[in-house]
Amino acid sequence: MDIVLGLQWGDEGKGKFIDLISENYDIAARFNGGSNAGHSIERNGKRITLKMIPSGIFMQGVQNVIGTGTVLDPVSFKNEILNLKKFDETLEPEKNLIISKKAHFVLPTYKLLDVFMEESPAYTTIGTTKNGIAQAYSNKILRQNVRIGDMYLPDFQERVNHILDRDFKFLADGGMELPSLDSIRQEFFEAVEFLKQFNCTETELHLNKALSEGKTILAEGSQAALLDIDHGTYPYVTSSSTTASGACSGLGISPKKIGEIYGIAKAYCTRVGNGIFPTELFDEMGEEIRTKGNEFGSNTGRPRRTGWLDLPALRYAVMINGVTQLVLTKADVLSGLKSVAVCTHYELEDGTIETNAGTLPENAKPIFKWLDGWDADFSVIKAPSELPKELKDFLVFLETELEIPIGYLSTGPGREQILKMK
Ligand code: 2SA
Ligand code: MG
Repeated sequence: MDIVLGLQWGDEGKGKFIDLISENYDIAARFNGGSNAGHSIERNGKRITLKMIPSGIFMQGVQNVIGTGTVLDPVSFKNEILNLKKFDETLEPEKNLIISKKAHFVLPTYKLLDVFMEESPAYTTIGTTKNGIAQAYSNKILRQNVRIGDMYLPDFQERVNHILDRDFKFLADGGMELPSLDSIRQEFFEAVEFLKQFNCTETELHLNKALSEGKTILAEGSQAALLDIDHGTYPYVTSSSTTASGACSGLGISPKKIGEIYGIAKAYCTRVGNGIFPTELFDEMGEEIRTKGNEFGSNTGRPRRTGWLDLPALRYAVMINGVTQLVLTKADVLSGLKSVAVCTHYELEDGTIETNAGTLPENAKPIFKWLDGWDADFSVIKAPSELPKELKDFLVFLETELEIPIGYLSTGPGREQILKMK
């Protein structure tokens, strides 16, 4: 099993890379998160953002799996499948997509609770995607949730209605203006009926049998290392395990089966939502990167916070994931700058130097190294040898600092704009 992971705070360009390599695998599997993912993919010059559906869905020969570690919103899933069929009428996702019976449902009230908690002074505002992700995982951990396989059981409706009624009362007592409970109830159960046309099964057995038959699996991470519930910049994180170990727990596959671990990172940093961001830019450079890089959330459209590449954070992400090769994206966005900064280490208040950091101390002072900028028309670059010298120097610097090879370099948003570097 090979794994593709985000190494920063999401939006690194995972979708494009997975779309590129997934055709080489028998199975593409999502192991964490839910509709808070937004993996943008280009097909025949048109772009689509996949939220819940694995990026291998476009490949007829690839089977797609929504694994046990995910949380699935059936209303969002139904809309996504209908949009997918409109986007490409040849697709028959019910034929090459299976879903874990042990994945958890996102109930409609979880999204309302997400909004409520984000807006209520009683809770820390995280800056979530308002997809009810944390509420689904917290109900899972409380053992109070319903799972995909429960939809076949006679007491499913009763159990769902009990949760909806419970949450509605909590929200009403909290003074939230609520939609009609009957309408969201009806929409939910209609979407569950739609979901039943898919093969919902014990994906753990399916995946391990596939491995025993020599089939290949690409595990598709969503969000990223610094958003990991355990190892990210808590509390400003998502609610799932976004790291390589999360692929094993999320799919039910042993760590012994892991092969390549592709870490995706941008040549700069972005983050959506609140939380520490030591290299954040608040000036016109930050604005220039946001505009040139089209840094707006594919989920929520929110402008993303931008900053220089942060090596202490990236070293940490490479370490906890055991990344075997880096996929660097968006170096083209920095083209034309006279020089480019990289944070090589932090200087802490007591004067110590931090070179590998997951907690990203609040008052860490980023220390930057400035490298010569590059200027190229990336649309005509077809081989690593054609890259400008300054960018080649930049890549060598990163490989030396991170002690891992850069396996691929994305040179633009287009599906073909990616160079195999080794
Ligand atoms: P949530 O909604 O509870 O998961 O939000 C918790 C925090 O996690 C952040 N978050 C994200 N940040 C960037 N990108 C996200 N999704 C990517 C997208 C896709 C991807 O393009 O939409 O990279 O997989 C994402 N999802 C959650 C969120 O801003 C909160 O800070
Ligand atoms: Mg994205």
